[in-house]
Amino acid sequence: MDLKGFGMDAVDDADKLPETAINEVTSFFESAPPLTDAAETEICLKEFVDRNTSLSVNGKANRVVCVTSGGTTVPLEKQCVRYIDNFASGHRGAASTEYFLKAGYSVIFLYRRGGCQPFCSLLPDDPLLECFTVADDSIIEMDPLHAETVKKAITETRAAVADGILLKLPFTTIFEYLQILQLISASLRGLGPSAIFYLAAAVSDFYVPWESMALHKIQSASGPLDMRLAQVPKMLSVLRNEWAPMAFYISFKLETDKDILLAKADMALKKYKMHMVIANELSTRKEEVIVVTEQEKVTVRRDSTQAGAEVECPLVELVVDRHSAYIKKVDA
Ligand code: 9Z3
Repeated sequence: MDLKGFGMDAVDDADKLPETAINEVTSFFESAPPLTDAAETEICLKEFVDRNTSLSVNGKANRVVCVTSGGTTVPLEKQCVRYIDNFASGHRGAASTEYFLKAGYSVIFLYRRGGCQPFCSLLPDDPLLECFTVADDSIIEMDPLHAETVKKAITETRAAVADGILLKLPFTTIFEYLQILQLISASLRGLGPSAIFYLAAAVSDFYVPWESMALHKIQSASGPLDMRLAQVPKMLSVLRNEWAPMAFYISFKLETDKDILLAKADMALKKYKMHMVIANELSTRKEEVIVVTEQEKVTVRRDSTQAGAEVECPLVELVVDRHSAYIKKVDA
C-alpha cells in the first residue's frame, strides 16, 4: 500500500500529534458543556453507517461523506444572550450535499440550525408565509406559483432520509460542532478511505472556555467589555491524524484578500495534510473556487451560460474523481 507521493499519504507513527496538542483537545472536550442528545446521535450514526456498510458493493464499503455547513457560534454567556458568529449561509454545504447524493454517496450533513438545507435552494426566504395561503373556509392551500418547488423539496429530502442515504445533524455552538464531529469521525473511522470529510463550515478560531464564561447576561453598566478569547485547539490535526486517519480530507480556506488566498491554502494543505484545500474569496465564492492539491491548482467555475448552474456541481465532480483515485491507490 504505497500512499506517498500522491498527496495521499496515510498517517504513520512519525506524524502522530505532540502530546501538548492532544492535551489541549482533551481539555477542550472535558470543559465543554456536554451534548444534550449525544447518546441518541451516536445511535443514529451507528444505524446510518451500518445500513450503508450493508449496502456495500463487492464487499467494498459504500462511500460516505460528512459535509459540514454554516458557521459556528461562540457564546459569551452560559445562559446565552450574546454570541460571536462566523459568516456562512450554509449554501455551499447544502448544494454540495445534493451533488454528492446524485453521485451515489451517502451524506452526513452537519449543519448550522436555521442554515440552508439541501433541495431547498429554490424556496422563497420565508416558505411558510410565501408558499401557502388561507382560503375563505380556513383551509390552507399551496400557492400554485411555488407548488413544484415545495413538492420537490419535500419529496427529495424525505426520499433521501427514508432511503437511509442522508442523515442531518444540527449544531449551533463551537462546542456542539466539535463534539458531533468527533462522534461522526468515530463512526466513519471503520470505513477507511471510503469516507470523505468535506469541511465547508466556517469554524470559530477563538472561544470563551466554558469554565470562565459568565453565567448570566453580561451587564453593560460596568463599562466597556474587556474579554480575552482562548484559541480553539487545532481540531483539524486531531481529526486527520487521530480520529479517522484513512479518510479523504477536504477543507476550505476563505479570505477576503485574494493576494494571500493561495499561499494560505497551500499552508493549510501542508500543515493539516489535507488531500485538497478549496480556496475561495468571499465576494466571488459562488462563481469560482480554486482547488489546491499537492500536484495542482485547478480553477473550478460555475457554468455561467446555464441558468441556475452552481459552482458546487463541477466542484463535487472533481472531488469524486480525486476520491476515486485515492481509494484505488489505497486498495492497490
Ligand atoms: C468556506 O470557505 C465556505 O466555502 C464558505 C461558504 C463559508 C465561504 P456559504 O456557506 O459560504 O455558501 O455562505 N468555508 C470554510 C471557512 C473557514 O472558516 N475556513 C477556515 C479558514 O479559512 C479553515 S477551517 O481558516
